[in-house]
Amino acid sequence: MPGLTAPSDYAEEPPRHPALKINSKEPFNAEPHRSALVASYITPVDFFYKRNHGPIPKVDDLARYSVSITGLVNKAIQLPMADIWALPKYSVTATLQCAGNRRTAMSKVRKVRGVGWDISALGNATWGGAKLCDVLELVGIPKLSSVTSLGGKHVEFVSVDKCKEEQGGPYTASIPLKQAADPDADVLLAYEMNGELTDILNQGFFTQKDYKMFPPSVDWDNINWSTRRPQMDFPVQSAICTLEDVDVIKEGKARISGYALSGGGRGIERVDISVDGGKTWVEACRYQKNNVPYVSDGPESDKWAWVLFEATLDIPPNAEIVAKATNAAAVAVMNKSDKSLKSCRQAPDFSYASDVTKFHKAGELALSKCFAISLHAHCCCPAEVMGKNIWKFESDD
Ligand SMILES: Nc1nc2c(c(=O)[nH]1)N[C@H]1C(S)=C(S)[C@@H](COP(=O)(O)O)O[C@H]1N2
Ligand SMILES: [Mo]
Repeated sequence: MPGLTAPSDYAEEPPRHPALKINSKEPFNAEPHRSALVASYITPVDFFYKRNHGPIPKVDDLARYSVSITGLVNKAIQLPMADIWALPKYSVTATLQCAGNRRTAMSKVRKVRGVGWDISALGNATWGGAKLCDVLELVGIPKLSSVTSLGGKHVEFVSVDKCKEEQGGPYTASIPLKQAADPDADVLLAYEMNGELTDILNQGFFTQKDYKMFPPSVDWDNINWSTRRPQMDFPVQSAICTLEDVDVIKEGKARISGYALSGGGRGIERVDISVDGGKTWVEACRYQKNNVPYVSDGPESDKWAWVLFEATLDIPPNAEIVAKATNAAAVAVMNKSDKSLKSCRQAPDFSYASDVTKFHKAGELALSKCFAISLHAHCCCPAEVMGKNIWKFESDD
């Protein structure tokens, strides 16, 4: 790729914020502390998790840089930055999450491969760029296409970095053309992150041997990758960020805050907090932008972004603090009793996940979906794992 080079070693890595928790040095993988995550709705670039598979590519000369668009298209082109800048610019606030988010907790239940992550392998940024559907039109692919005239059904993004997993080849990821060519899917060829120029040029992940979910009977010895479709989205989940996994504090008031994510562009309908392990619940307040009340699926809300939540509650002796997020699709079946939760389990599209250990049985189906995205291809964990994000508060006496 002209103007962009891929170093073979880590001598020229960019500076990173010292507060990041490093999970692997080379390649550099790091996440912010969970409390830093909820300090702002928009995650500052410095605090955005860093996830790499090799040394960071270097932009030597943006003026010479161009994206080549080839494959099953009638007219392959080289698209210089100037032409990308000339397309209409869109801003989309979206939360990106690594498929490995929360993997450390999973590994406690059953060992999974890959870099370990706490709950902060995600961040929310405002991405600026051209819509991918506008770019695709330049190579003769009309909007809303799901197949090109030559039979192409996916858009693959190919970088230049040298990745171990690819035997020194570049990182690649792809998404279905149907999504890429849909203006409402808001897929960007992004060149700005929070108003700063970035070299991140793709959104969306897909590989043949990663990001897939398998039932518990599948192991590394009998895995057949081609039988599954890759995970392209995530189900509803929540995490409390103002507390560590097991905190012991005094009784009294405590502020409980965290993030909830719905997936699929849906809103978060409710976040409930329990201080007694799920017996009783109090609704937390939800928010995104300052001075704009958050309305699930409302026109003012950022549909691809996380929703932060907050509640200040009285902490009783031996409290067990639990957060539960409900998205718009599941709202009717969220109410408490084990019985109703069990019946939700039968619903194929039931999408529910929470930090509730108690409910893991009821939420099993959807919870396993969560693990799948977090497992980087290998879902063999019991549902309890998601229940890791639970806090026990004990009194002093
Ligand atoms: N070129 C390239 N793109 C990549 C990757 C990579 O290693 N190289 N990692 C992917 C993964 S696994 C994630 S989670 C995100 C991480 O982006 P971030 O480091 O900006 O958070 O980028 C994706 N795109
Ligand atoms: Mo990732």
